[in-house]
Amino acid sequence: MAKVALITGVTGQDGSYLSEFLLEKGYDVHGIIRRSSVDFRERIAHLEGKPHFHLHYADLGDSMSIVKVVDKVKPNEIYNLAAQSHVQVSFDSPEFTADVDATGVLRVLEAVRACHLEKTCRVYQASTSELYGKVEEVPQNENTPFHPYSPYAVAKLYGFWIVKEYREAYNMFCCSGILFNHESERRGETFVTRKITLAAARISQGLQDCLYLGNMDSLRDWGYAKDYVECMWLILQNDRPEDFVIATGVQHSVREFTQLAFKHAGIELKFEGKGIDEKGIVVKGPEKLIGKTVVAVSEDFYRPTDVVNLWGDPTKAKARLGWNPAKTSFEQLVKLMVEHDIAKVAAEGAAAKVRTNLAEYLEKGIVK
Ligand code: NAP
Ligand code: F7E
Repeated sequence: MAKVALITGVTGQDGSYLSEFLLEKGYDVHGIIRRSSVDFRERIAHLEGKPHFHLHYADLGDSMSIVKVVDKVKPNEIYNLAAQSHVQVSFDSPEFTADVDATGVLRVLEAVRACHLEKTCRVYQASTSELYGKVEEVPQNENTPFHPYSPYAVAKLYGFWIVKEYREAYNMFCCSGILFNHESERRGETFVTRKITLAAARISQGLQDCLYLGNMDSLRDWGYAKDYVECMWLILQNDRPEDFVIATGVQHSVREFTQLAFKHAGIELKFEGKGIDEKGIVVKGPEKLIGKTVVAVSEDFYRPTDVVNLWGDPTKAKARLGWNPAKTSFEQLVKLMVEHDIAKVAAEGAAAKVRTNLAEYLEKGIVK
């Protein structure tokens, strides 16, 4: 019989890739969705209607709704990916973030117990490198002390510890993947990588003048989301429940990401100035952009406390799960995101043109 997986956060970046991965493996995949006034689930639209893909309404803030879905689906594996996942937003909505990212994890674990599935259902918790926060050592591995440095990270720390607690108290197979940043062409548009690749595409096509960023010195270990969902699955196939760091082991700055993204969009940048006065100026590329400032710093994107030195050590995942952290390199990741966004922006540009033409036709009475 096919294994049954339940994914919370199925509409998100990771949820969509994990759904594809599990369907390919022959799973029956169930996902939790929230009601929205706009019923357009872009990342999973291509999966809806497939025979082994099912969606249920529930919310991580509503225990009863989770119990009902878990009881109905009786999953063999739960992947708890749902979260308010934006660090900057967690400063604006700290209470909501705590409810979903901390208490929400407890609700999922309690739902498994309430449905008496402790012995048959394994639980994966989407934990994060943000737990290392104001880092106490580099690179970070499973033994590095945590020092959360945002409301998001503090909430996720509760999630990490409650999973560990339920593993020991109730002998449940529940584990955390401590994932470092992972990006893709499906990444939310306000995370720094996607903001940069979309801006590079728009600026190269004359649709945006300047990209405003916050801390460009910040360092991250960026991987490809499609490679990382395999690891979530591997963690639940392990012979015992354990936590794993998932990372590439390679670190780059926001500035380096920006420089490379613009290069793939045909624009060479030189950076001048420091801190708030730093600017990215075009030295090679389209004639009309030469000498122009296309990247600048805005205080609006500075955080009250920022995590600036994340660098993961994936040795344990490599050795114990046989996972390959070098499948997609940093260079390949930036290239695939920029290429995707150049095509997206061009298509949107064409659509915008059609709309402009249509408006003109309507005005002239050509289209009735
Ligand atoms: P994402 O694209 O922001 O997706 C988040 C998902 O959570 C969406 O499906 C969202 O649904 C859902 N969600 C939010 N609040 C919910 C609620 N109250 N009830 C039910 N669902 C809710 O995030 P992601 O990048 O795929 O990340 C997946 C998980 O990994 C998150 O837990 C994140 O914190 C964690 N993580 C991510 C990274 C990374 O670099 N991507 C690294 C480490 C850990 P809507 O579509 O309805 O908003
Ligand atoms: O910021 C700096 C910013 O928002 C990365 C989430 O998936 O990964 C993600 O959290 C860095 C930070 O991701 C801008 O200050 C500069 O230092 O892309 P980000 P994040 O905060 O690392 C972790 C692992 C998660 O768990 C989270 O769910 O880039 N930065 N300028 C900027 N960041 C943003 N968003 N926008 C800027 O303009």
